[in-house]
Amino acid sequence: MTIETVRVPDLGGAEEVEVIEISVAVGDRVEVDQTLLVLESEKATMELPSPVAGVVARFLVAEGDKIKKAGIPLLEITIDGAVAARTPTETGAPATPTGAAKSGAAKSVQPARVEAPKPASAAVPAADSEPEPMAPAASAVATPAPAAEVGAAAQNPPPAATGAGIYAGPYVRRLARELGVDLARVSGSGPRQRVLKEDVQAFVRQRLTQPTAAAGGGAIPAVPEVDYARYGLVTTGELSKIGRLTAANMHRSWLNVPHVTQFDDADITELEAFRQTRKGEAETRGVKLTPVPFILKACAIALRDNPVLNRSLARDGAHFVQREYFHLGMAVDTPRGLLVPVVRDVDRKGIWELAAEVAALGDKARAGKLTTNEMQGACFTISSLGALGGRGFTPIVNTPEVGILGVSRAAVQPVWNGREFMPRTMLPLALSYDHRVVNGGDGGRFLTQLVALLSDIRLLLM
Ligand code: CAO
Repeated sequence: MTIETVRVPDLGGAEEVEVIEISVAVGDRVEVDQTLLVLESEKATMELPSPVAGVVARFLVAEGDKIKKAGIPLLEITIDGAVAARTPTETGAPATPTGAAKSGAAKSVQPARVEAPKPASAAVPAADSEPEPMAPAASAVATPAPAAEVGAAAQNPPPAATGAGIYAGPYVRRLARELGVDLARVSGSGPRQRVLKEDVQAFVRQRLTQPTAAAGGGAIPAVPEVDYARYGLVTTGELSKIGRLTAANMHRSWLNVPHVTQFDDADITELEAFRQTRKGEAETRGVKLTPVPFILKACAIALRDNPVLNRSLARDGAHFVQREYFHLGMAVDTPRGLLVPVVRDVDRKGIWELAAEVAALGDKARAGKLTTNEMQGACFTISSLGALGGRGFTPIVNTPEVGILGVSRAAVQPVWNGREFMPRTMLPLALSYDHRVVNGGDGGRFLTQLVALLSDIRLLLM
């Protein structure tokens, strides 16, 4: 009995590849050239064929692992006796490029026999943990992964997620789920009609640019292509992974959600005075006490008292999911793009605890260390541009959430108290909501309560 170790082939110039799908399981009998797993670089998707026939003995990598070096062992196959084998020993089998890979970068992925890397045990040197480029962001806002909406999803699972008989890997299924694509309607261009990432993207492109047969013609007019270079010097660049996902999520929200945005100002003069008195204690605790933890707390209370804002619309459009927890997304602007970590159970936490968590999640987001779990499960999102400036903006709802609060920079303004103008610190707030679920009255009550809570923070205790 011989053990064949299958290794990462030459990366063909790619800096990193990700294991996006493991196509066989331990104990499976595989034939020569049968796809074992699928690797993806920035430019290409590659199916890794089995160099031998045998039985899969064990995996040394898992889906999602990122690999930066050829020669890393991926899995072991037990060759039983006289079965055919392309190579008798350790192999970095040539990867088979698929989809876009056929035309471009994949050409450089070469069949290679590679030197065995040193220890096989520490299977894969993981890349810096790149946060799952998830959902959300809004015009000036963010978005948590829709996958987080377990309740709604459980009630109405998208056919694409579970469609039996559809040949697609978990990465492509996840992409389809995120984009709301029914995989059953996508033609696969990969081997054995496998649906590739490029097929899903092409499907979405086609749906967005072609007229629909719907009465009233809901087609989106295509933006004409412009030759910018005709008018001056230009350069081009590629959106980051997070940037691309944010763009897709924002587009989806913009097209699906009828938005309304309401505005109000909270008088946070007392809050600011209180905050200044706690600066010494904040320093002792090693925590920065900004307005954000107070806003989080106020939102959790307003969500509790206005539960409509804590709902999501079920896929059938006739039911809703009511959340009984209060997890709030918080948009963080990072060099990699917009990320939305989630502060859980805000209703059960005190201001100091929230302040520490806001700072920790903000730091983690900027360092690219957020886990997928830390970006899922939000009920409602807050996008604070208060530290940057600006008098107001209209955030885009991070669907399937139904509300988002945009916070702008507080400023001292003259406010008429019935007898005279008084200098008061006013905080501009903008509440955007999904008008399919939230009516103006619901939005108005929510925002009015929020303003009251921030204007008199004693109410946060009630
Ligand atoms: N008005 C006036 N000042 C404000 C303010 C507001 N609304 N909000 C915060 N500030 C002040 C803070 O008090 C702090 O000043 P002091 O140290 O003197 O108290 C300063 O601005 C910086 O705050 P911060 O940004 O470090 O911390 P924060 O708690 O306000 O925000 C976080 C935390 C994570 C939201 C923030 O670090 C961040 O990343 N903000 C960007 C969010 C973003 O990009 N949103 C939009 C998405 S982009 O499309």
